[in-house]
Amino acid sequence: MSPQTSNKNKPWFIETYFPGIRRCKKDSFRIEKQIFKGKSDFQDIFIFESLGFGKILTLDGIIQFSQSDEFIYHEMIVHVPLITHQSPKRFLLVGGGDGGVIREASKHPLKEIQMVDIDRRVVELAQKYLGFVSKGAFKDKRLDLMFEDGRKVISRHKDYFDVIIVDSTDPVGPGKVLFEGPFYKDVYEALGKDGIAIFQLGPFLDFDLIIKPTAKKLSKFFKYLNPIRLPMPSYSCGSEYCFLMASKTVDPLKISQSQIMKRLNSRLGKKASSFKYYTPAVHQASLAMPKIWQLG
Ligand code: AG3
Repeated sequence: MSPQTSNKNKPWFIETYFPGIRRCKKDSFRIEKQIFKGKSDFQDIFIFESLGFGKILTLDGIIQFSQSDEFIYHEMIVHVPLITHQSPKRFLLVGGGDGGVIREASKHPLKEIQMVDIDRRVVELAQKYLGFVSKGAFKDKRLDLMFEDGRKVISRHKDYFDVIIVDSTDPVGPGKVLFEGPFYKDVYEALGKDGIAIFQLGPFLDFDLIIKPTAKKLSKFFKYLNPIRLPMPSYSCGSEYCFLMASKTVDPLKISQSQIMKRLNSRLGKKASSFKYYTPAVHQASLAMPKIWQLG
């Protein structure tokens, strides 16, 4: 992982442009070793050992995570909504074939963990080459893993899930439909009365282009919408990265740090000591928005 290693002749991985956006900047990583390169029925999959960031997974040329920062992404997308909910029991993950979300969610006393990913190949390859992400979570007895279009699973459920996490790729290619109004309506209807959903979204650099319009679409259904801030050094952010949390009845800003701590202790006990990033203070801080990123 040392960035100091001599690397003069090593090739570069250059992240594909996010179509229409950020044409001004390219992020590149030295490829220390190619681990897997191929195509599934849905997308190009590339796994490599990088210099400085450890192993990296890319789908259709877009970085999904690196070994050095995946824990930030996965802890934040899971624990913020699950701790915000009063008593989450039924849980659904859309996407997230690498297993990082399942790894974190399985630390909670959930009754049902459903997961749907369109691409079986990502799940297989991640378990084979990136075992540090799922850490055996695919063996959890509560897990019901489906390989199909996430929209279908969502539309089969009404008033059912407590928390839904949408761990998609960027709003291009097969994941584009997961950023559209009809999908958001189905997510709202699949959630129970106090349901909470969280969507991976994009860098705050794209606030006007992605974050604000998405919040507008979601605000037709959900009472509370909160962007969540986190750093993702391996993404071509140029600034902090944003998840959007959508809640039916609970105002996430009204939960105190001591309440967060109480929930962590009573629900997760010792399992919370595995966290590397998430704490009650980080939870609260991730909800605090600079003036320019407030949804208004
Ligand atoms: N899914 C979000 C990937 C989007 C990153 N975008 C980018 N690099 N332009 C990550 C999956 C983690 N389980």
